[in-house]
Amino acid sequence: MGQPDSREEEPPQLPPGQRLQRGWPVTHYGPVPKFRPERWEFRVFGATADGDKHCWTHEEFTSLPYATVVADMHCVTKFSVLGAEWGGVLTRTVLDLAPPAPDVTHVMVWAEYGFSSNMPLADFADERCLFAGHRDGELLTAEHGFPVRLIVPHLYAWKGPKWVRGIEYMTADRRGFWEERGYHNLGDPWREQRYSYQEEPGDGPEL
Ligand SMILES: Nc1nc2c(c(=O)[nH]1)N[C@H]1C(S)=C(S)[C@@H](COP(=O)(O)O)O[C@H]1N2
Ligand SMILES: [Mo]
Repeated sequence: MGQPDSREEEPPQLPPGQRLQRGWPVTHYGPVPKFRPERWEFRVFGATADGDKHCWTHEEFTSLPYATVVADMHCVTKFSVLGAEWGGVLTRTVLDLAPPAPDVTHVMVWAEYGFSSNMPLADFADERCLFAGHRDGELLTAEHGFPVRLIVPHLYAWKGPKWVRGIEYMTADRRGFWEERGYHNLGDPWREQRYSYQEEPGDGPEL
């Protein structure tokens, strides 16, 4: 007789309206970019504290301090993948090494092909937020975001771009790719902030 699966007995806590997804589906808009290490750089730009851009090559970025975070992934299309261990560079590390100017309120995370996602600086700076290159000890595959994807455990998964190429510090909010196309500006799964029509005054810039 096999051991009973404890996950079956005690269903893990899911945000409202989400269902548990086994395995790990691939979900994104557009093609999977080809990684070219010699052309890749991670850029920090916009309202930096010193007014300069900061750039890391792939080699430099992957030699930044490595951390792991266990986090769930909640897709706005209602499936959740639970309990992965993500490994990479904490957003806190990036904020320390290339700090924002004092009046920065929001961050735009930029990925290949112009994909982007915006969030308040406080969400980006969350201690569990990281630029992951690994999942469960293994390098990410191309379709899951190699070499770098952002993980924001407390927001819907579209707030975490795959194939990240940099961040922009902003002194006012601006909508990213999905936030301009019908998804909620804030995207908190526990408050079920799925669509922009649910936004309340102050939740985001006018559409
Ligand atoms: N660059 C990019 N990143 C993206 C997306 C995208 O369309 N483009 N989709 C997001 C959405 S909606 C989800 S649910 C997750 C899916 O990640 P996965 O394919 O590794 O499961 O990636 C997010 N990151
Ligand atoms: Mo998603």
